[in-house]
Amino acid sequence: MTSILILNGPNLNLLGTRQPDVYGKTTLADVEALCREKAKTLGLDVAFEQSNHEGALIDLIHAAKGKHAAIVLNAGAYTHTSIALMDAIASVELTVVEVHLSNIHAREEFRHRSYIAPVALGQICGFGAQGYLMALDALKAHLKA
Ligand code: CA2
Repeated sequence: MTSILILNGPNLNLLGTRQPDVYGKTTLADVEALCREKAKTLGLDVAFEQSNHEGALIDLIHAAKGKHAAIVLNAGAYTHTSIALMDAIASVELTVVEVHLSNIHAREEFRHRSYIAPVALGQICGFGAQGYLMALDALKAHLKA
């Protein structure tokens, strides 16, 4: 079965516990459960990971090669800073869909820049946890095509 890695970056482990006005009340465990449910309906396998460490995220991206067909990536604040994550994605040549809970383009200017976007198939932002499910739909269609 086609496998998708859903990878979450720094501070996303705190989801649902703080700043509910910005990020909603859904916890990361809830997001995982929603993704697993959605994946089942699409006939996809999912692995779900989170790390607060840039190097650990890079290791997970490297390890995804040959194991997963694509990555759904919410790199958190590393989105706006990490050339290393961008290089890791480019080096594994895996399809990546960039996801953000919030609309990063409607927030502070420093969040408008994404180092992930140039190496991603596309970006989904502003739809909360629903964005992860949209990314799975998009990947299902993309991988079939
Ligand atoms: O909107 C998103 O998904 C972000 O990737 C979330 C990042 C932020 O730095 C990006 O600009 C946009 C922050 C994740 C922090 O998550 C928290 C969740 C609950 C409480 C505090 C932080």
